[in-house]
Amino acid sequence: MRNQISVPELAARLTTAAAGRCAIGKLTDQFPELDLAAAYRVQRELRSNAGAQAGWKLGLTSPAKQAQVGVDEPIYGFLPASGELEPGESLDTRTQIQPRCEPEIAFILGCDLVGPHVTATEVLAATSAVAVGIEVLDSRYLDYHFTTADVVADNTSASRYVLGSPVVPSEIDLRLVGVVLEKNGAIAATATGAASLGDPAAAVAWLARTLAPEGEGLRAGEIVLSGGLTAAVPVAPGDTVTVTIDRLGTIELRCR
Ligand code: 0L1
Ligand code: MG
Repeated sequence: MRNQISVPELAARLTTAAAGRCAIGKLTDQFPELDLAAAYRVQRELRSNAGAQAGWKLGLTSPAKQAQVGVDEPIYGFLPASGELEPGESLDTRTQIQPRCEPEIAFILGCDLVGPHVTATEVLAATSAVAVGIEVLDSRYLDYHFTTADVVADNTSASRYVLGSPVVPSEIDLRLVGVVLEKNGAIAATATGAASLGDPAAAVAWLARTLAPEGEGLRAGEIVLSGGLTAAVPVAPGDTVTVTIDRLGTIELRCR
């Protein structure tokens, strides 16, 4: 007999896993009928329970990320305001299940971006600043084993994030900036901005267009993480992760 999907119940399972720091098996094992549309409804339920929203995030926009988790299409999630770490604040890994860190280019929007035809050029015009970022992922599924629908329901593994100083993006070609991810002083991975859908601004445009049929869009003041540029590295107490992006700067995250 097939199990009926209850969006609130699936959202509650993920919330309980996060609160108890106890990973669960992927939802599609028990609910194979969980498709992408239903998964975004579960994510929306999480969003409605999450308090203030700081912005949005792209997921799985780079070949390195897609290969790491075996999912090959871009997805999106939301950033709760409570997920932001202050620069210099350490990550308390006791609040996490299986944290991983990845480099991001963050967009800080100065104007709304709404509609089905938003372009990368419009994204850049609406962006007041960009910043180097580290996203902390923490899948609520055992060993990061999931399908696209599972990871969408789980808000694309979102957990915490930290941003460097804002930089005005004029005259920076974000496709060409070099990205270096270090863990404990050793280079873990390198990339360029183009790793995210060919252009991080195009990735943000994809998000705006994808939200449009839902009657949603990107709003002035929101932060958008434009997609992990390399595979993410696992972290444990004592680790330090450093991300440097050419022309945007460096940000460091210590784990305790
Ligand atoms: O931000 C991301 O690219 C994460 C998407 C979900 C896959 C993962 O947990 O790495
Ligand atoms: Mg990410």
